[in-house]
Amino acid sequence: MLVFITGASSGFGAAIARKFVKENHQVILLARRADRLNALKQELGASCVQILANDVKDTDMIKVKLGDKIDQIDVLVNNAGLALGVESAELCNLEDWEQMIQTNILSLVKLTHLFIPFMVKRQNGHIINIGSIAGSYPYPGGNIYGATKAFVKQFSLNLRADFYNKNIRVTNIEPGLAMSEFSLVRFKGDIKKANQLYENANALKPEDIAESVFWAATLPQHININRIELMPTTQAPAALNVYKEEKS
Ligand code: NDP
Ligand code: 8X3
Repeated sequence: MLVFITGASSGFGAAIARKFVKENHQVILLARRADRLNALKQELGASCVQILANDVKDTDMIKVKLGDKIDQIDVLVNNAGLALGVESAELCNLEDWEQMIQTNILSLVKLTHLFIPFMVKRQNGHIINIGSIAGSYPYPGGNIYGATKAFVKQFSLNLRADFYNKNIRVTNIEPGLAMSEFSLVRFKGDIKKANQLYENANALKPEDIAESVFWAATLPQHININRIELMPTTQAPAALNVYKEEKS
C-alpha cells in the first residue's frame, strides 16, 4: 500500500510511518519541519517515496508536489493537528482558535476533498482521521480543540454514509492522553508543564496509535472500522463537575 501521512515529523505521524514501512508498505510524509522529515526519510530508506515539507493548509502546493502520485494513494492518514492553550474560553486568544480550526478542520477537509475523486474513480481507498477523546468528552479548556475533533468525528461518519457503496473506507481514531510533542505545543513551549502532565500517568505511546491505524488499514476489504476510542488504562471519562460556592 501507498500511505500518505500528514504531521509525520513527530509523535503519532512518525510512529505510523515507521509501522507501515516496517510492514513493507510505502509512505509519503508531510509536515512543516524539513529537517525532521529528512531525518525520518534517511531512517526509512526507499520505502519513503516522498517527503513534503509543507504547511498542511497549503493544499494547492501539496497537489502540485504530489503530481501523479495523488492517483496512487491507498490510505490517507489525516493526522496533522494541534491544540493551543488550556485556558477557559473568556481568556483564549482568537488567533489560537483560528489556527486550530484552520489546521484541524479546514486543512483536513481540503486535503480529503482533494483525494476523494481519485479514490471514488478507483473504487478503492481508506481515509483515516486522527480525532480525539476531546471530540466526545468535554473538559475545561477543551473549548475549540474539542470542538474541532467533534467535527472530525462527525465528518468521518458522514463520509462513510456517502461511501458505503463505493468501497472507500473511513475510520476515526480517537486517542486519549498520549505522549508526544502535543502538550509542548499546547503549553506553547513550557516543557515543565508538558512533562508534569505525563509524569507517572503511563500515557499511551505514539506506537500504540500506530498499531490501531495499521490494524484498521490492513483488515480485509469488507471490514470498515468506523471509530476506535483508546485511552491509557490510567484514564477514564471524567465525572461531571458540580461547582459549589463556598459559604462565608
Ligand atoms: P505532535 O505535536 O507530536 O505532532 C503533530 C504533528 O502535526 C507534527 O508532525 C507537526 O509537524 C504536524 N503539524 C501541526 N501543524 C501543522 C501544519 N500546519 N502543517 C503541517 N503539519 C502540521 O502531536 P501528536 O502526534 O500527539 O498529534 C497528532 C494528532 O493526534 C493531532 O491531530 C492531535 O490533535 C491528535 N491527538 C493527540 C493526542 C495526544 O494526547 N498526544 C490525543 C488525541 C489526539 P510540524 O510542526 O513539523 O509541521
Ligand atoms: C488530546 C487528548 O484529552 O488532551 O487530543 O484532549 S486530550
